Amino acid sequence: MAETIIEVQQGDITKIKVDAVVNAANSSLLGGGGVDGAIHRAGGPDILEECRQIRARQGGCDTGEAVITTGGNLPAQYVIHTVGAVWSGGRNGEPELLANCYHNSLRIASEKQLRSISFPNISTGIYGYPKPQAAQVAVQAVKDFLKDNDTSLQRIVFVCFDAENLKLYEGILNN
Ligand code: AR6
Repeated sequence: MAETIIEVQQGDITKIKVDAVVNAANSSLLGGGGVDGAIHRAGGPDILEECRQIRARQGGCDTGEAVITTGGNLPAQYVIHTVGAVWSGGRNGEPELLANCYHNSLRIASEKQLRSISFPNISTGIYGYPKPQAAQVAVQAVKDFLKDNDTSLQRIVFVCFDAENLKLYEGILNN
């Protein structure tokens, strides 16, 4: 299989044209602030409707797990909603749970035979995960997935909203 390219860019994930954008959701799947709010606002009500159907079937989404819906009005065809780890000191399984977010999102995208996906910096906003540690976990989780799995994905984009995250990801990826 062709090599998968890992990219980083600064911007608003709701504007990015990829097969799937990942949403940093919460376990209710009913929306919230931050990137979750931006995705639901830009993508429109079809996304929430599908989230409600998923809730009716499986009762929400656990930390580290992921589910997929339409992208509604977004340039992306799908949204993969994953629930990040709430930071509480770092010794409560946060790194493993955050890595699961990336792993499970990539697994779902691969099962759907998607070619491109973009990730926000999951957990580094309202959930309070320190940005340097979150960036390390994110890049390592993506690399581990690519090492261990065949995937349809050709492009994986880290979309950083702020300059601090951009710098962190560039530093890690260029090493
Ligand atoms: N595009 C890309 N990244 C963004 C955007 C955007 N439009 N808006 C914010 N970010 P957060 P969390 C960045 O708080 O920490 C919600 O209420 C932001 O700068 O969105 O995982 C959910 O419903 C930060 O780097 O998500 C949950 O309750 C990153 O996205 C809770 O927040 C993640 O920040 C999840 O908290």
